[in-house]
Amino acid sequence: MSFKKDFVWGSATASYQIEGAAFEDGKGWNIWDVFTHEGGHVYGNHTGDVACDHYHRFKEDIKLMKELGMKAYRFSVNWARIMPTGEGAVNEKGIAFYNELIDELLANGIEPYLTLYHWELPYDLYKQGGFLNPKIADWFYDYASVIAERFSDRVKHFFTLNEPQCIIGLGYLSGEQAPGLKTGKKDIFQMIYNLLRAHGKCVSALREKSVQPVKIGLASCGNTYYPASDSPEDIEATRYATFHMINDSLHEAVWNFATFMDPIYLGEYPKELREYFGDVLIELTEEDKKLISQPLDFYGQNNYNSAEIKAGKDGKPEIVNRYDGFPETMMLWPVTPEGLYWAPKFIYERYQKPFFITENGLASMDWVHVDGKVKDYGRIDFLQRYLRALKRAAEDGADIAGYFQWSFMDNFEWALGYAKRFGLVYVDYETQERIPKESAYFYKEVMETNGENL
Ligand code: GBH
Repeated sequence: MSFKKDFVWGSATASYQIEGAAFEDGKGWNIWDVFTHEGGHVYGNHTGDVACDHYHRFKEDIKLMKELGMKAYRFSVNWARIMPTGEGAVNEKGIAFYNELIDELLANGIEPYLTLYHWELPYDLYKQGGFLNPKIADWFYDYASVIAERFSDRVKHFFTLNEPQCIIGLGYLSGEQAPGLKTGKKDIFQMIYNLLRAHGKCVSALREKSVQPVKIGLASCGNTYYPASDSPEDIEATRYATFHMINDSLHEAVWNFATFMDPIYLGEYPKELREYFGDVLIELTEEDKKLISQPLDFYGQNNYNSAEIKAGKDGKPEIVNRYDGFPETMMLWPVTPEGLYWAPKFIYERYQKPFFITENGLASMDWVHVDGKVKDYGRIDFLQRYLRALKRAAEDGADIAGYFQWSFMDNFEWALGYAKRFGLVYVDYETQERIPKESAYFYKEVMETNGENL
């Protein structure tokens, strides 16, 4: 056995990171437009004003996707392009852009997977409190209704949120990303509650307003782990760490993914959250639970790296410190393929839903070599190792439904601007020329052989 026959192979992007055309055709401002234009937050004060100019070049980009063998494409919709103030009036030019994008994908045999929220909160909603305002759930419901009404005749797969952990952890706890705040625990727990309800309302809208049955999930991130050895003790400690807070910090509350995924897939907050943060946790009413844990069709996990765990005293999980010189990428993230075996295995065990890797990849040291090629052999090795691990998880019985490589092309890497290159396709930002890297040809072969070449 190997990957299943109808395994979904593709790559992913997000709107702000590639589209550009930040102030064209009636698009409203979002928190990233404001964050980048304020200055002082992003490497080199880079902005997404132009990015990969995908808004104007999407046909060329989709042609390249087809040539490179993509079967599926995960992209996100920029809320303020569709609804400039986030609520009320719909901007038909924004709708037209996504209509053309979707049509072009389908005409090229590429299945669209649409993410509704990949961090582009309309600025007008932010001014009304954004995620701190309980109304976010209704705003998201209305936006999701428009998405369903306009696109569900052709789009059958939807992700509600991209990485709720990052929305809060990077936007409001560390402040590294828009809107760049450092709020206290009371606000953090208000936002966790509001975001869970917003996800639920989004699912309701998609189910109620779609013109055909659609499949829904979300893309989570959060801390994942692998065991230091094959001993039952280390494995058990790793499984425990994956779904339980291993310390009582606010950081751990946000990044342990059971905080969001347990309410969504199991209908309850994990119990440590109440133990450690009972003073600020907003309890879920029966109605909330029903809304938040409406059955989903699949589970999506973004994974770049994991930490190693061994069983300490009484079997308690302990993180193993890495030795100096441990392999790492240009983000200084460790190379830990084992995570792509253990995380899917544990997550599938717990939530029992078809499992997608919705993002995986690396920033590597890519440039155009003298012969015109981008020889990113590190990326080939990385993909080979991570995909072998994922294949092993599939062979061991987890229902692995698909894999989206991050990212189709180099793009605006949030607070790091254009300094880091995650793409299979190299982008020359001066000329907007696209050059498929060597890894793109390797990945093409992976998709063509359904992973037999790994
Ligand atoms: C993804 O997020 C994004 O979805 C994508 O847009 C982005 O371009 C891509 O990754 C590459 O960065 O415990 O405080 O050290 C990345 C998510 C960022 C999640 C780092 C975990 C560590 C948090 N990851 N983070 S911390």
